[in-house]
Amino acid sequence: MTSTPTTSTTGPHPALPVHHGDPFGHEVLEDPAAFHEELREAGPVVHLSRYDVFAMARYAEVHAALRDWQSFESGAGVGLSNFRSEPPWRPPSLLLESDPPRHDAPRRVLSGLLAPRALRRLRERWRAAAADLVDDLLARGTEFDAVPALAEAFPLHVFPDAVGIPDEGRENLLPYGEFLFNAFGPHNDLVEAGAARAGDLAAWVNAQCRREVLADGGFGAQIWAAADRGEITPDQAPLVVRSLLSAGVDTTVHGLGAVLHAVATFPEQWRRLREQPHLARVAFDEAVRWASPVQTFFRTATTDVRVGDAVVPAGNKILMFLASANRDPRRWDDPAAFDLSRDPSGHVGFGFGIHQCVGQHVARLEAESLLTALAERVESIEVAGPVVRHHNNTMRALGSLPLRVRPA
Ligand code: OVV
Repeated sequence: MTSTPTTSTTGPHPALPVHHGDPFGHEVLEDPAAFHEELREAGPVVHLSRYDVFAMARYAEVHAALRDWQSFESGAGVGLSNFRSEPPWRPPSLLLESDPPRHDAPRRVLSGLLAPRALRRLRERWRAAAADLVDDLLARGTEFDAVPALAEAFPLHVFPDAVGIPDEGRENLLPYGEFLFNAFGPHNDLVEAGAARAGDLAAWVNAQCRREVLADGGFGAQIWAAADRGEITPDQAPLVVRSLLSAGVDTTVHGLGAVLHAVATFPEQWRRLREQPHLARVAFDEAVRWASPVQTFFRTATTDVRVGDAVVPAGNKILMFLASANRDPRRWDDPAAFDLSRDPSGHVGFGFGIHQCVGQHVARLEAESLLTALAERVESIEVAGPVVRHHNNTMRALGSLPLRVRPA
């Protein structure tokens, strides 16, 4: 167990509670619930002595800080590393790791491309792709590992095509995301294990962002078309494409893994979803709240920021526990329950404010397509073996989800 929080009156930040645990240690990554509760109970802002950073884990403070981009900047990086004092491992993202005004033009371009109305042309195709995937899977049997068979297979089938990258090398997408999301944490064993491949993976991803390799009509080509119209500059275009390839694959894989895990663990909710298939989107958002595929991101204080009775001094990193906020009993009734009768729409699993996930409608469309195909074909779903976690410094992920289904 992690050490219990202690209140310090003599440390560098008098009046602030201190936690000595490691949010990126394997014990917490395996099951972060107890650690999150300790942080929430310790106070609205807690000092994490291990990394000399601050933390917020209650819904109200996380939500308020995510809104306040003026006090809590992203341009110094949203990982532990501070870009003002350490060189970033890759050129910073124009969306994630930037602030207004630089952030705004790239954001506007992507918001337009990924808006619900812009995705309507994908809906029929993605529904058909999900139906084929589930039909093929059920034809092979009723027991399978849902991580490779569904959670990975579906996004990898539809999303790279939608961006317009070639087939060759797509096996690099998940390992690239895996390293990128580990790299937001400390330089621990998880980062160390991926470091040898990181350069090659990044080079491959960067090569897919060039105009010549992107298929007509895809999101990538549309980003370059926005550059032709002067909405972003030509040197920004490849980095905006890179954001799609960075943030659009692993996140949806783990989001789909979460919703499959949830419906297999709460069978009455699966029954409900089958009776009311329009609940597919609610089910996905509730799973994003319940599991928080993206667990944490940092911000950096731009000035001495007062939070309650405490002050976060300028230049310091603050770790925002999205996952903990999404299960804060101050905000949610019975937060550990996956429940389709609640309104999960205030969750911060996609973040909040100006950086809130620009791809969330893409993720919802993928989830809706897959859940609908399953609901039409599968009467019941149960966990059929050990559920194995996959540890990542930022993402809550499954390594294996053995399921047994009864076809309808
Ligand atoms: C939300 C997110 C995660 C990872 C990478 C990026 C964004 C990006 O913009 O590169």
